[in-house]
Amino acid sequence: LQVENQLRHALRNNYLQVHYQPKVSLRSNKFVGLEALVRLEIPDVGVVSPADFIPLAEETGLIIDVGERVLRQTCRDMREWVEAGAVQGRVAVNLSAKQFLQPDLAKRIMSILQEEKLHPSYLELEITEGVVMDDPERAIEIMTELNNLGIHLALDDFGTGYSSLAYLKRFPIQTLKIDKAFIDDINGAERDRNMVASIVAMAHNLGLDVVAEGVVNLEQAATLNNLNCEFAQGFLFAEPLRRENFLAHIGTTL
Ligand code: G
Ligand code: G
Ligand code: MN
Ligand code: NA
Repeated sequence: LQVENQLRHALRNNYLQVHYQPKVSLRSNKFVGLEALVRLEIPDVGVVSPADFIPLAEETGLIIDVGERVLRQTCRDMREWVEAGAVQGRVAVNLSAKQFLQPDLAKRIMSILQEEKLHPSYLELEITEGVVMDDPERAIEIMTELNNLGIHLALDDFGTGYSSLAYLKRFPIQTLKIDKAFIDDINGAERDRNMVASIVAMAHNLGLDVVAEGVVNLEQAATLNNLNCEFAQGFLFAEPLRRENFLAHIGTTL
């Protein structure tokens, strides 16, 4: 209850901050997109990770409010950057289960895009296997509706949930994000490397882009590039950055 009150207090006082992590092409070494990651910045307390408040926000229903604020701020920042010619590609926003299953999700997202004057083609939504596998048939309907609006979809944390390949081939998604757990020991463990090679090949055969998550060193980046995994995120390139630091970072280090 204490954490719930803290979360309500944080929402009332607008302590939510959206940070952005660049996505890069391992082939060209160029910045190609970004992911929005929310944080709570509470004065005198510090930065609280979403891992510590998203589950509670889900339980209490506060996630709907959190999610709308994150999406609105992200669209606002992205629009400014796109207009300034400062960013390319799409901005990815994570959706949790309750958000994804809101009956009027597509309508709500479209109003935010319209109010913030961002074209849907700049937006990508990340959903995890857990979110879609709960009711895959319904998930396919929702994903199709979002796709028809021009919004791209990515399956996040791929490989860690229980995904069914039979559904994977039916999901109207554009991108697979390979979980960090497969990347960590990609150079030390042949089995991990083979697993990633197979995921990349399968994704490409399904016409999907592949993003490796949690890339922390050049050896991992080189191996992934050799395995034909074109895109990556991770501390090697940048950690999630405050919006004030994001442009400076992509301008100076890529
Ligand atoms: O960036 P970080 O490692 O702190 O994120 C921890 C977890 O919180 C990740 O699983 C990430 O997907 C999730 N997360 C980050 N931002 C958001 C958000 O805006 N909405 C939702 N639903 N989850 C988020
Ligand atoms: O579940 P999702 O993939 O959306 O969450 C991404 C999480 O991973 C975020 O919490 C983000 O801060 C974190 N992250 C991003 N890059 C790295 C990395 O290179 N190493 C580690 N340990 N975490 C990372
Ligand atoms: Mn994600
Ligand atoms: Na992930």
